[in-house]
Amino acid sequence: MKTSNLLGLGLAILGNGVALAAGRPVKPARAQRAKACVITLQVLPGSDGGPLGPDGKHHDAFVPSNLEVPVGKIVTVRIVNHDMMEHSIYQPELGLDIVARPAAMKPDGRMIPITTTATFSVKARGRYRWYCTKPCDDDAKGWAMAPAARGTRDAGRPDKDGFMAGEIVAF
Ligand SMILES: [Cu+2]
Repeated sequence: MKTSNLLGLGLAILGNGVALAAGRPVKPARAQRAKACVITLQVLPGSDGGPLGPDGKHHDAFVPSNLEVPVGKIVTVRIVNHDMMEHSIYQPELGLDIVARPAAMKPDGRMIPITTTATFSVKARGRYRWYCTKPCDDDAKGWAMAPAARGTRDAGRPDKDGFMAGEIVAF
């Protein structure tokens, strides 16, 4: 399990602190209490359930690949990896480099998905693009990992949203 950096904890854990004014208890004005925010993603290998690409082949993919997270909340992301290889969610602006451990194989040859859990929080609204840094999608010659062309938004980085790239949308 890898836990990414906790970022910008704009989260005041106020507990039961109650200020006293003129002898009467005064509640904190904005006691923001974190509500559990859990997002579950599956990693599917192209050879077994991965989505179909525009090239007519199945590819390794995070499903879904877009995450919506509330600003300032602690988000727990659970990545259930059904692939025998590791994959990652890399987003340097948010300090994220979550490596999803590979699935395991039972002695009888059956695959056991392995779940990696990480927590993070996002300080500012916005759309943060992520991609996988682990060479993958081998069955399709690495299509999902191919770097985007120069002069494009994601130049030099994988940009196959819905496969090995996507967006973290903080609202
Ligand atoms: Cu990958």
